[in-house]
Amino acid sequence: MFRLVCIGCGATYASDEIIYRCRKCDHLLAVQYDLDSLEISREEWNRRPLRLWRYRELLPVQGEPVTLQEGGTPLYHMKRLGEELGLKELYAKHEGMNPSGSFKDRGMTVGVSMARELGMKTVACASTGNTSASLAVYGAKAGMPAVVLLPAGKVALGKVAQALMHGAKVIAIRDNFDRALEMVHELCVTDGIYLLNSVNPYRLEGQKTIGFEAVDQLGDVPDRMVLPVGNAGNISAVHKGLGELIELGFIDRMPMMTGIQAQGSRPVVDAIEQGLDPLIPQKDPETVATAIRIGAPVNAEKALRAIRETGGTAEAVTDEEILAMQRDLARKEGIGVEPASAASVAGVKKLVEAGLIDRDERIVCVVTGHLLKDPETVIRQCEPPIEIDADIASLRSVLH
Ligand code: AN7
Repeated sequence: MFRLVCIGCGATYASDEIIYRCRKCDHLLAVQYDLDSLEISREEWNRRPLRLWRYRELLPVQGEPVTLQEGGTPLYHMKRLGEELGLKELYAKHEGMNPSGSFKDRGMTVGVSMARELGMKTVACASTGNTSASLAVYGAKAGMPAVVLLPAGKVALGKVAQALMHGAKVIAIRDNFDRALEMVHELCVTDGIYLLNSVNPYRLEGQKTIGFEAVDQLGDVPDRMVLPVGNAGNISAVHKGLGELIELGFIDRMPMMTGIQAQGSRPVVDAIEQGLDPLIPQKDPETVATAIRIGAPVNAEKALRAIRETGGTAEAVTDEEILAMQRDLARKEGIGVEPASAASVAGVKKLVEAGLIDRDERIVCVVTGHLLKDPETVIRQCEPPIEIDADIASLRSVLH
């Protein structure tokens, strides 16, 4: 049993309405469950495999989901990097290990399942890349046509490759992500296409399971959860989900929700630093972390609330800091992530060095997408392979 509730005025809508914003006040909608009426037991959850659908009672899908077995991603204890920073308990939840290589799959297994249950025929999104890759994958699995709008020339190669190969209709617009989102939203509302950006309340239900899994894997609530922030959907989703676990009495406290942005794309950080609400959108965001090159995050209201209510914070890191951490994760921990994902750990480093994170904290960084998503940014940072003649003497000569 669930319904949609406006996060602004509290107006309610039936769960089968195709609606993304409140008709009265234009705020976003959130899924609200009647938690008292749900039969959920933690023991039962723990008997199921660690995957997203372990938590199905707290997800909106009624029938068989469209699934490729998402979730159950590894939680790595980063001993080396942690030691360097003086942190005993620094973890990375590697969301790049999902079917399409990013956390978006959690949103899409739920979102595309709901599209089917609601009788929608076509799905669409705007994307900085990963959402489009994931929608193409789940559209393929569901046998549903997918339309994706990308900012032309600003999407990492691996993500475009996925969207194309999995058969989405891929359209590149000559403007940025924020404009692409406005356009696809309008198209969906007028043409009866199902919108699967994070304005869709069902998509974020899937993403909240990152927090559930982190708690289950640690066996406790982390003191802090650190996420890269673009459209601010993921940090809002994790906060919402953990709030439900508190209401159910499964956990007794909330981690400090901490959002990291790129220096060239930092509207949420500015809002936190300056005490703004609503935030001021940034016109021309720019960063090497193209996944989070977003100036007008649609979920900002929820994200600001999550950060403020939990005593968390927001921080910005430069492109250099992001790329340095991408290399550190790869070389010191064996964790391969794309630049946006490295931002979360780079943010922790910066906050620790500024004395804003206590070294005793147990910290979970969500690393959101796989290294291979953006091979061009990898190649640019690395020396090319050493090419030699095919004889042992040449081989020795380059090794010694
Ligand atoms: C790797 O694909 O917005 O703050 O269109 O791909 O929930 O937006 C991607 C976002 C972090 C930010 N890390 O999450 C898209 C898109 C990676 C991402 C984010 C994204 P939100």
